[in-house]
Amino acid sequence: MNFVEETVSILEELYRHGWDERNGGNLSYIIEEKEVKDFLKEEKILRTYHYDFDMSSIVGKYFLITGTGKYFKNCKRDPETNLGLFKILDKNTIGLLWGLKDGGGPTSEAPTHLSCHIERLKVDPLHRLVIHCHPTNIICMSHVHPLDEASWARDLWKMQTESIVVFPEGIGVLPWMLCGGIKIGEATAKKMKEYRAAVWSQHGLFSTGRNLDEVYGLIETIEKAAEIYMKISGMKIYSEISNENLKELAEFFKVNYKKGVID
Ligand code: 2HA
Ligand code: ZN
Repeated sequence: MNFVEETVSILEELYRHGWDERNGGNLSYIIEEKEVKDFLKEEKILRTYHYDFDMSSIVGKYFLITGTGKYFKNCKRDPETNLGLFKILDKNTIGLLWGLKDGGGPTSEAPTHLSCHIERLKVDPLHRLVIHCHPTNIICMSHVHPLDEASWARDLWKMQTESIVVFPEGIGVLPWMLCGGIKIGEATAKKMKEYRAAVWSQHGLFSTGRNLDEVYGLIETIEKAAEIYMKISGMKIYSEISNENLKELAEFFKVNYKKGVID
């Protein structure tokens, strides 16, 4: 499978879960130069887009990005209309090399995606992927749970054994903000210095990582913990994962968990 085929199969999974209704959600994926060379006969810039923030640290990189207004549901059937392959041409410009063949542009969240890539690459040179989606139970939880990050980490870790192993750093949490702009982009990118995933309250999740399986797995695990939280909150609890149990897990799986949450 090439990178487009791999990507559309994950977009389809996200859609099937009900996490990307209508045009909800977007993805951006760093593609290696060799993969681009195998995919394109020649490198020709079809259109350019300008952003008012500094992309100098990613100039020359290639990104597969979902299109604005496009539905994840349709990506497998028609990738060339719904996705675009871009190159970062200079610190404020990206150029389309392939796709979006109906004349469409990149997702409205592209500034947030690219800002997140810039921050994650500083923390992890192997970072490649950002997925934004609308997982139902994360959105539910942002309505009924206090927004402080320590209690999100603690409550999600305590819902199931896997949580602290999969996201030991916890999770970033932003209050409701206007989406599609630079401000939410800056706030999300700031969270990415510390976390691979950040909740957008009453909206969804931004998640990042090294490859499609890792990021999809991170979304699934966080959403599963939120689902359990929503199913049991308000009920009488007879048995739970204690702080000591969480520490045992962290020690056994050798994960460096966020301090100040359970100590
Ligand atoms: O692309 O999900 O946040 C639609 C959205 C915007
Ligand atoms: Zn969204």
